[in-house]
Amino acid sequence: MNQPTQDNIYASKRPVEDFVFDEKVASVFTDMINRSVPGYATIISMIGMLADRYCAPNSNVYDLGCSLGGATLAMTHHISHKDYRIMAVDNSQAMITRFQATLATEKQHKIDLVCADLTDVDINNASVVVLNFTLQFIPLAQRAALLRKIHDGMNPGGILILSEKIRFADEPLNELLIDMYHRFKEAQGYSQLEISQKRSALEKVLIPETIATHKERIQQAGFSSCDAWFQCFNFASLIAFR
Ligand code: GEK
Repeated sequence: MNQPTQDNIYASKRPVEDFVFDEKVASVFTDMINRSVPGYATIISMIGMLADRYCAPNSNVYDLGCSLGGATLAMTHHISHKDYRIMAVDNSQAMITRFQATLATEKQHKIDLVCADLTDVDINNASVVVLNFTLQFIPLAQRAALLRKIHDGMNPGGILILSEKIRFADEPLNELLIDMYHRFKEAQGYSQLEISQKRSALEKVLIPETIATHKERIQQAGFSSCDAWFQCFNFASLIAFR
């Protein structure tokens, strides 16, 4: 298998600009996310396993903020029946174009790729909805309405998988886990300069919340129960039942 192109976007000093999912990011995204999210490969693989269990025949699966399709492809590889469609949505044309190229080689016919803002996408007849590190990029004021829309478009018995960078209400604990996360990035080969420049670029763009806030919003959207099934430092994944 080809090695993904290495992410060195923040390796040399550059002016601080807000992070965007442009062609430059899309071209190194596989390497970037694997070296930046502790447990990413595990989460992707488990999303596939969860989808196999919950994807009902004749239903839709949504991967909202699909990037290059990591979660979408894990789901299509794991779901054992053939009677479903996946809507993979991202508003970055660069991501969608690259994902499209992957699909051409995969000969996958179950996946509809949509370049759109996920807040504008209709959700219906859904048995599995995935927000894998995407909600964190949606403005805070729009998050409750988005979760309500997702809930309302899901069938009873369906699941939402929500993975997020999180923060902690207890400040010393928050600082510790951010520090441990930065050590994780160093161990992945990122320099101090790369870590600090990326952190500044994400500051206004990626807004983390506590697990308690996520659970409360999910419950207010109407989901019957919700809890974390994965956590490593300041990254977590939650499952919620419709
Ligand atoms: C994975 N889920 O590999 N509408 C649509 N897409 C959006 C929006 C929006 N409003 N805002 C951001 N995105 C993927 C990883 S990455 C996570 C998700 C990260 C998209 C954005 O273009 C990017 O592709 C993705 O959400 C977030 O499992 O980079 O930390």
